[in-house]
Amino acid sequence: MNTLITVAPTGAESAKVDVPALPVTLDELIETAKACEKAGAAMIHVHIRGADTEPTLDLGRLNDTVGALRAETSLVVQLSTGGAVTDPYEDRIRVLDAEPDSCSLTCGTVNFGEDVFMNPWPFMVDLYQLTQEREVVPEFELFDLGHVASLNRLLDKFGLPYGGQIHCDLVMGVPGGMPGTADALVTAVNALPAGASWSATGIGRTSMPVALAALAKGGHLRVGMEDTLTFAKGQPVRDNAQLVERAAQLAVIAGRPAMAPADARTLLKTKDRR
Ligand code: KMH
Ligand code: ZN
Repeated sequence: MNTLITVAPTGAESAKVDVPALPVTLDELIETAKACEKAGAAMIHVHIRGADTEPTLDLGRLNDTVGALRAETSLVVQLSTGGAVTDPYEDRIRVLDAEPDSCSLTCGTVNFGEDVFMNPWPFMVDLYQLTQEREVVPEFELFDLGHVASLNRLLDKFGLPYGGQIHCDLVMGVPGGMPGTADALVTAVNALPAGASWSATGIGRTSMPVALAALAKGGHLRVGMEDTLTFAKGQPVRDNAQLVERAAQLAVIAGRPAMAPADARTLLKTKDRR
């Protein structure tokens, strides 16, 4: 199977003042999305910012963002329900009102640098059941091996996601989560539910080892400035497209070139909302 490349262009952690290339306005996001689609991305994982450039889960802005991405690109639109570590659960749940194709769903609480990214079981369950009701395909974000166990428990108790495809993303190398190593990746992948598709992303300097291990193990890739701000030692990332271009080159070398957005929709079994 060809490689699904997801771009995570913004995140909630970096400040525009520190990282001028970070897309924070809707215009910047759309420009980034178009460039990344051209470079080989098929899905976009979206965090948005307010007029003050700070992270927000404002529903009006989320609606505008989903609409603009659908109008200007063919990318599968995945909204983050993780938001920022300070976002309340009710705001994170309300993200589904913007009717994305997909949304992230993190399968457990994790230390997150100096902070804690809270995802207690009852929140996971509420969010999961809402994805089923609203026909949104969840991407299960797995920061730790325990999250894989929680995913299996979630599926045992509440059944398959909308569409029937279990799709996961291993988020590796977060200070507090599983390390971004080939060994950790293989262990996590071997614990995934049967038939699951998965991508992997390595934070910071773990980005390359994780990408190479993911390709070697038959997985997909997530890249972007949410996760990585340094292209190579001492070299800041130029923009998101630069990271997607490199991922697409690696995918070609691995013999599984980047898949088109239409193929990503088939793989993930998203509902056609366009
Ligand atoms: N910003 C992190 C606290 C997600 O998008 O679902 C959570 C995160 C995961 O980025
Ligand atoms: Zn995110």
